Amino acid sequence: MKMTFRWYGESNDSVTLDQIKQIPGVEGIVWALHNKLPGEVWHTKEIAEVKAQLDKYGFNMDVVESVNVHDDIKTGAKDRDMYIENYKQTLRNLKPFGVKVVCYNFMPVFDWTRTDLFHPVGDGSTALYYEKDKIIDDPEKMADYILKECKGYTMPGWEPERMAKLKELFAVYSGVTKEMLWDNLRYFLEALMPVCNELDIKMAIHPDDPPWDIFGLPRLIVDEESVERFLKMVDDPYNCLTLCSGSLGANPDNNVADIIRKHCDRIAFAHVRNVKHFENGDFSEASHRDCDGDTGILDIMKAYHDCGFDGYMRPDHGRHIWGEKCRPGYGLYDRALGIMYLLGCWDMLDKLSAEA
Ligand SMILES: [Mn+2]
Repeated sequence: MKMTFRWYGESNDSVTLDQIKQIPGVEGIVWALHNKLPGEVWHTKEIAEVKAQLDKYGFNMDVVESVNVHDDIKTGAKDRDMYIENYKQTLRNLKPFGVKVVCYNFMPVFDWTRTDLFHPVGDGSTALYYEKDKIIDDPEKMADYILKECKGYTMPGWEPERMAKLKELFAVYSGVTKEMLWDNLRYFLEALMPVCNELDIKMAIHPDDPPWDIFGLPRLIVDEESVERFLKMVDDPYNCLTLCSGSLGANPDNNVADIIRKHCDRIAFAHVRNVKHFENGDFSEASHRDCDGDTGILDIMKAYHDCGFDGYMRPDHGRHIWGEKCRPGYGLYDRALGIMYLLGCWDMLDKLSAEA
């Protein structure tokens, strides 16, 4: 297992590379060109700038999160082939920098959705929270609410410029059924796989978050059955998963450790995050410690270890602790604590298996 840490880039993140360097065990930075719009080609010169920043600290840049997929690809619009060619070109441009895994998602309109970004946990810290009753069926009202509650921060996919075009976006997706979305995903991946094989770059889809349909929009990667369908649909070793325990774990029926044991060979990138469920269907993000949530972090780490997982891992969202001002879910402190917990589990599992 190779431990990584997500970083939003210089002058775009409250966390510095200098700070990340002091967290034990971090080998690589999960990065992206965050100024790029979906569909744009990432140019060599721009990638080289990030490479120079990471080189100073000896971090690899093996994992990109994310190269976002243009809506025309998701909806199967007439320009999709052009955007797929752009995507291929981005992959070709990433190759010389050692990139091995590209994370992406195929969620329509919105990325992950929460109703409260700074919900009190009860110990003075706050965390991302999903309150079912606050999900308003009218997505425009929901967007207004989210933008007001977010204290100037935005969730990915909820950028104000994008929200301004919400009506248009919903119109574009209105005729796209779940089966059409599956077909469009297959079309995209079948086009990319020859290039991925040639370049030795794995495409790693992130599950939908939360893992159920919202605002009448279909969501694809939500449980074990859909993960299996996805992997069989394009049965290629370069068609892989970013297995996010927090996203899948938001549904109490999902057993994340089981999914890992079944599909470990196709997991390129592991997001480890803990979620606490409430009986009414609400959920809160929690510390990475097993007993603070219901995701089964110990079972998950054991499953990866038993399978000999040698892919990339990162702690996922953290809480906001010690008064840190940071991007929601992406502060330094709680994610650093998360890494120490995950590495603590891993080191002990290594020791026990060496002694066995
Ligand atoms: Mn995740």
